[in-house]
Amino acid sequence: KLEAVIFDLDGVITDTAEYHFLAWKKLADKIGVPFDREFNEKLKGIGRLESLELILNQGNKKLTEQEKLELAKEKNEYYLELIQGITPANLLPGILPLLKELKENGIKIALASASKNAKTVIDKLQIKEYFDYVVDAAKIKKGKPDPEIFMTAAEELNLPYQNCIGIEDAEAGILAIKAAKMMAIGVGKTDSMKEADLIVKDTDELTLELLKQRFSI
Ligand code: B16
Ligand code: MG
Repeated sequence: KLEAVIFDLDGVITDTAEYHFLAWKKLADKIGVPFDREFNEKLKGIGRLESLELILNQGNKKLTEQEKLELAKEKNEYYLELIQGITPANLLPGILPLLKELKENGIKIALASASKNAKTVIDKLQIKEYFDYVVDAAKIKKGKPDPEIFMTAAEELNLPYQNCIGIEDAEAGILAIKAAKMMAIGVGKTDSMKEADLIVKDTDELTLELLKQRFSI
């Protein structure tokens, strides 16, 4: 029985994935490391420091821990600047109606974003009231693809993992949902989400009816 839907934020609820890209791009250009959209795909759902590690490896850059922390901070400053202008108009199509539909039908809603800025973003989108639980990324020890973040959401809601659906736009996220023994819905391109139980091209295809259908199979 479907009892909860656990959402990823970046790329599912709003397109902050683009802002993460722009912020990393600015940093990569500054330190002279090649960085493009294709490489950026690898960073989706991956935490800030881990993402920086991948970028530095690709550019063969060896830095001290202190230098890394400073660069991660700098990237976050660029990112914070970019998200200042977020309004409810930045919600991806179909998300607000879906949140409303879930609420009306007594289905719990949680957020499982790797982003330490997730609370700021949902505040700006004015959707905070819909969430029964928002996982604090700072408290998660192992990032996606580890299932910890999705399992934490279900545990906090007091619901069995099998009664939850996770919605993600990134491969690491889909793997995390499946490892938590939940139903995984992917949004976006099929090739990057092979493990998903169902993939939709766009967020406006996500309805309670569709989620329930998948659940009864
Ligand atoms: P922050 P999600 C993830 O969010 C992003 O996809 C990823 O690109 C980003 O590096 C990560 O959050 C950390 O974000 O730097 O804001 O803490 O997709 O899990 O909602
Ligand atoms: Mg995402």
